[in-house]
Amino acid sequence: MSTENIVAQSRQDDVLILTIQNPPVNAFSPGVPEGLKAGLDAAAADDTVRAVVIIGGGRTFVAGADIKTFNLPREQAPDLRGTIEKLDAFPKPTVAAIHGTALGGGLELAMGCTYRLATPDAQLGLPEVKLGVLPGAGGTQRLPRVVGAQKALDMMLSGNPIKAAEGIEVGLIDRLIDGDLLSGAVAFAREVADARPLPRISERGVDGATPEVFAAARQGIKKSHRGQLSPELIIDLAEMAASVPFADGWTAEATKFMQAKDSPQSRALRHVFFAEREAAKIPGLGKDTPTLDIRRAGIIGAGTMGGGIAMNFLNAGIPVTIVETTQEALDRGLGVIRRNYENTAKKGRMSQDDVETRMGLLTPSLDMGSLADADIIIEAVFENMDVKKDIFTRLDAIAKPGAILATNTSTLDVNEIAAVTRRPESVIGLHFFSPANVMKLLEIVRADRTSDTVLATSMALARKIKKVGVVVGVCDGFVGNRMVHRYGEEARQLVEEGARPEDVDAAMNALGLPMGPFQMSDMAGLDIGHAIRVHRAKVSGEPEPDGWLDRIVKTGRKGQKTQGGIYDYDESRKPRPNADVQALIDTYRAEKGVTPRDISAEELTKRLAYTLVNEGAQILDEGIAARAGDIDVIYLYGYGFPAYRGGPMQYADEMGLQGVVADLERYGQTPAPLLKRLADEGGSFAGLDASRGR
Ligand code: 3H9
Repeated sequence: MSTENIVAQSRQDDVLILTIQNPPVNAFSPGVPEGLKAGLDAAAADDTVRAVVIIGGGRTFVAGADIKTFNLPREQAPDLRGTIEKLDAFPKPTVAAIHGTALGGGLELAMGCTYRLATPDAQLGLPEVKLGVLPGAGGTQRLPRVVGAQKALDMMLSGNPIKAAEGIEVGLIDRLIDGDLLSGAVAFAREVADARPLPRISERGVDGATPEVFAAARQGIKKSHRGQLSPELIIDLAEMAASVPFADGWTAEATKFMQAKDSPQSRALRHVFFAEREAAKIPGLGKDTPTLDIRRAGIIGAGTMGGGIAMNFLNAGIPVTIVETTQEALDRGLGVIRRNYENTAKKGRMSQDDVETRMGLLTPSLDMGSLADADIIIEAVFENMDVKKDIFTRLDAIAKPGAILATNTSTLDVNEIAAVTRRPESVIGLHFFSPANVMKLLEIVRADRTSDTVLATSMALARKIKKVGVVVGVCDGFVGNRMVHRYGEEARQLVEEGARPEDVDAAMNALGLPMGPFQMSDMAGLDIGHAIRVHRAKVSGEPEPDGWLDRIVKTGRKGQKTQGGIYDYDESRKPRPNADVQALIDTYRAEKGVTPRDISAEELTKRLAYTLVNEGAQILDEGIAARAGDIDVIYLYGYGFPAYRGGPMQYADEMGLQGVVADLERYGQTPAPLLKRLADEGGSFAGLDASRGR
């Protein structure tokens, strides 16, 4: 679209209408400010225009500044602030007519107008904090003046939108328009056409701006936004809104916005915004790929995994038949699901009726034959190839034609499983993460012969059950667990060389991960990792593993479930180092002839994080992940990597790939060929994704 058409001018007698037409979300891209300013100039010059209505064309009002322009030099960035300044000084009433979402710069634009109207389903918010920035076009100065200090802080620090009805309550919206928005807005504009003086938000004061409110907000972000820059800046600016003239707050806001925008945290969060949306697109799979209707699901296995998976479907209103081999296992599984729901109800996050509705959608069964009418069947039994092959052979005979046959394996070869059926095109891996009713990540494992329809349906299903689906290829551990396996090895190696487990974990906590590698293994159960190592050793004909961690497992310390593993735990599950464990590690080192050395926090962090990056690069090179961004999304949603670091691959980009390679070599690791090549070329993972059009 040419820039002249981005803001269309039209007249209804004495009202000039400016319609922003910048699909899909009317972001404030180049052309929008020029169009709005030209419209305002036209309205100012024409005595027959008594008021101006600003409205969004298409599905929404303005969803904010155009995030894609954040990397442009300042002079080239669309002039949102200048547009709002012009609105604030405009001599005639201006009316923002909001439908869909008025977010970020969109709400700031609306607050620059004299009045705001909204459809009942509209949403209003300042989500900038989620991008590591702050409302930079007057939002920090105007929102507190409209809704008071507390509410403004809540909205700006959470980034969550409010509904139009609440907008009315807090004074952000002047009137709800139930019928046609444009006619309602034009009628309203005529009502207020002669109102003078014009009510300007910039001339108001801030309600409820007590020192306690700001102190509490500062205290709150220590927990909710640990280590992040933009929330602090937001609070500083909200406090300025209450204490200095508008013009000073407005100027300070521009400086702090640039400071936040140019920070690594904001670059990382913006990367996440786009990576999440890219992950939903599968290279080579058209938007019009047909999908299947999933009306009924079957799940095999009512253990922790099967039960958690079932809950996702029940929550989305999809009936589930769950199959077990014994009545006892079935009763136990159903009991756990019910208890989970009842606990949620006790916390007031669900009604007892909701609990019963969901349980009512669940059919327990001891007969695999009862899955004959399921549109998707997910196998969630323990990791054993023979057992899985047997199940898939039976499913092949039972399932209706076209039904999706999915395995929740976290390591096994999905091609091998598919090969036992006569319909490998219907077989796919759906790797849920534990607890499956909570964790957002779903690795969607595309086997060699998985059909496009099955793949597209699985992506659509992920959205429906509120998961973040990422397509991966077949290999041992797929993306997430393959990387975490190497990371665990490196963590154990660091302890062998001299680090204490608590120092290793602290290094990752400092990077923003809620759990370091050892805290994570204690939670998952040390026996699980040990069993995997034993299995691998057996398969490759190596001797039984006897590392320090294997020895801990053999003392009976298996992690949180036995009250102790690498650490001891109290009732609040706080880890504390254990002297026996330390002694065991000392003995182990002595046996190996290792003289422990002090390892700096920097070395710990780099060796652990770069191990992830190095394996990630190899995974990318093998085509197991389509994009570096996909790997990042997996790490954010499956492993608690902090979004403000953007995921391991973005973190590596931020650190500079040449430095990453040099460090890996310094620490005795061999950089993956792709990583080395990118570093040599002065490239980045983001650049690689972009060059592949992904
Ligand atoms: C800001 O305003 C700063 C100011 O305070 C100060 C400035 C000086 N820019 O999410 P969807 C694209 S910061 C560019 O799939 P939905 C998106 O990438 C901004 N592009 O749709 C996608 O592209 P594609 C504050 C954007 O219906 C397509 O639009 N605002 C932007 O599920 C559809 O998006 C925000 O943070 C943008 N601002 O959800 C709002 N927004 O099709 C961010 C979207 O190529 N946006 N795109 O993949 C959202 O939260 C959601 O997109 C929204 C729609 C709720 C609007």
